[in-house]
Amino acid sequence: MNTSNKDIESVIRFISEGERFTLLSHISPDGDTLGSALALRLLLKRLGKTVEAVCANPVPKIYSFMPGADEVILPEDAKGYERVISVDCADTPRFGRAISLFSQAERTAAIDHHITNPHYAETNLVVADASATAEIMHALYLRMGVEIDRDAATCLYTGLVTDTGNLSYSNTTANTLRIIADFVEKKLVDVSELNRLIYRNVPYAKTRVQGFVVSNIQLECDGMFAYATLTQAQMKSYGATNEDCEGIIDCVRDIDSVRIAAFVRESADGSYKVSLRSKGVGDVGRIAALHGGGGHEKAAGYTAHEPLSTVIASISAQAKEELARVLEHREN
Ligand SMILES: [Mn+2]
Repeated sequence: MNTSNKDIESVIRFISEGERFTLLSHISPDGDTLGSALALRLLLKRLGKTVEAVCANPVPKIYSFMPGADEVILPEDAKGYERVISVDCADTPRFGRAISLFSQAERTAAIDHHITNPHYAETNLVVADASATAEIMHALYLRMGVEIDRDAATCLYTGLVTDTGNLSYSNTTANTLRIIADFVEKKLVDVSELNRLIYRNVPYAKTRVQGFVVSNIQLECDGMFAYATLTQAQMKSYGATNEDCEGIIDCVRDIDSVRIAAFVRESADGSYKVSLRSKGVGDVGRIAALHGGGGHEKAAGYTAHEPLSTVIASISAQAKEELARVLEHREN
């Protein structure tokens, strides 16, 4: 991981010079934004600082095991301290309604690993080759000489494994594995127990709704493009929550022939959330950008305010175009 001394020193100064901090995680919080914020919360507490961790959405049940997860508060319950640090937030819309805490802060900092991060804070520590923001937090602990205890290691481990697909995606680095090896060696984490909590702890409704969606996957383009859909009515019939729909896109992507995968899910407001993945070829970030969305080559998404049939027609056409573009390029 490439942390420039200058950037990490500026964040250390940001922390040292302040007394009270509000930490912001992104909407639809994942293991990295929460694990990294909770690890930073512990670091700040250890330094005797006052700190609150804020997220515009409640902590998903699956992450409730992390130390301090029950103290993550909603924006309306936040004090809104002078110094705000955003964690794993690629852009300010990712704050959701916690945006006011950021805009009202006296001083702002951002710690993130998304290459698209436009350095929106006054102090920015953006490390694009870090596997997870948790890896940057780990570097911060080392640099500040703060000991990593079991609680901090649990939070950092969760961020690292969830952002790397349980250490299987291409962003997994030797450093990611070294950090975890170190945690295991020092008996700071119980890998099998955390694996059970994160991956083998699925609500019944989630398994059922996923089975329904997966059994209705549609293939196009000789199986290279696949999509699945889920309406609010279908979600309700399974008693499924938004959280229960996490991971469906991975099942679509994992089909052997698939190069571009889409999952279109209706939101409570009637709009559609489109999740995109590519495997081997194709850049889904390009497709999402056409719709004002974000992400990168392998994972991207956007929100559509059109009827479902229109959403599917446009994503299908664009996936085909993208496949044609990359395959033609390959032949030349
Ligand atoms: Mn992340």
